Amino acid sequence: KAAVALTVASVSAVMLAGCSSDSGSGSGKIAFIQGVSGDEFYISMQCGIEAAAKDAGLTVDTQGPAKFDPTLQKPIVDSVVASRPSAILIAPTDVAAMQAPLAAAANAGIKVVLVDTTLDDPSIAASAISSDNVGGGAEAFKAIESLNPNGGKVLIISTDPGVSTVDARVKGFEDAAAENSSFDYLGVQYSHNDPAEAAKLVSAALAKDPDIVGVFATNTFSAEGTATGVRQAGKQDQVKIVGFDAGPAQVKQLREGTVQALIAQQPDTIGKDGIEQAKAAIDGGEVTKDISTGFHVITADNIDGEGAQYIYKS
Ligand code: T6T
Repeated sequence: KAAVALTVASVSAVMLAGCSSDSGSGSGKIAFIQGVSGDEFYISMQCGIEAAAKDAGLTVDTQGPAKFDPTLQKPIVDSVVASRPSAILIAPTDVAAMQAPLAAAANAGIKVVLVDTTLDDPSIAASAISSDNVGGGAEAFKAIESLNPNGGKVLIISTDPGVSTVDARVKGFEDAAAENSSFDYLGVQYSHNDPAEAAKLVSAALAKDPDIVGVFATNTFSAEGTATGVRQAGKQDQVKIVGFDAGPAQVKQLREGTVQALIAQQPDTIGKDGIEQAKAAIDGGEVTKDISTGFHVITADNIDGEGAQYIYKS
């Protein structure tokens, strides 16, 4: 386990190259545990965290599991708890499976701040910060709706059930779709955060329903794979894709015209807010239990203008 944690930590250190600021050097020790390492969303969040920590005189150590998987994230939490940081900022990989490990951290006197994803019972945390994921899912439906004014069959490709963020995006999309009877909602399929699996699911869905007009992909990896699947089926003129997130590969697919819209989050703001809340909790100050951050819709029309600032760092 130690070897795994070391490898992941060094991957994380390399990723710092994309940030404009290095880690702080103060005495307060903070741990940031990503949902998965190498994901541009968490890399951008790490940049926000590093910059805010530096200003606050805090030191940050970042680690992340190699996959978005609670069986890989739990041992990282356990070893971080043993190292006794003042606070842990974490994106839990499952609402249920990460509950007990994080309750143990809180019971050990470590301030827990949830960044991005949450838990079944977030009351163990000092604060929980996330995008308006339900709102973002509804916005994704609106985009598909305006790209397909006559309606038609739509599908969702998500990662795994039990991930609070993507589940909320699915709900936002489903509720909005239920209000427009010209759309035929085919349901949600789970790609386990694997682009190749997402591409396979989309190919199979298009073989079964060749008249699908839109796909909502709930995060970076589902969106990348969805675009590949649609392109391989030669259906990029027919199927409109709206993806959550704005990693560089997603932006490339938007520029190429395979993807029509991206719902960009503000991971750096989530990270900055996370440090502010952790500092307040450590100092015994006032914390805000729930913070909701915004999103921005990026399209080919604004990618070279105001949309550009929302592209994630890599
Ligand atoms: O969409 C983000 C994040 O909000 C979600 O919880 C997991 O996937 C991402 O990290 C993107 O890959």
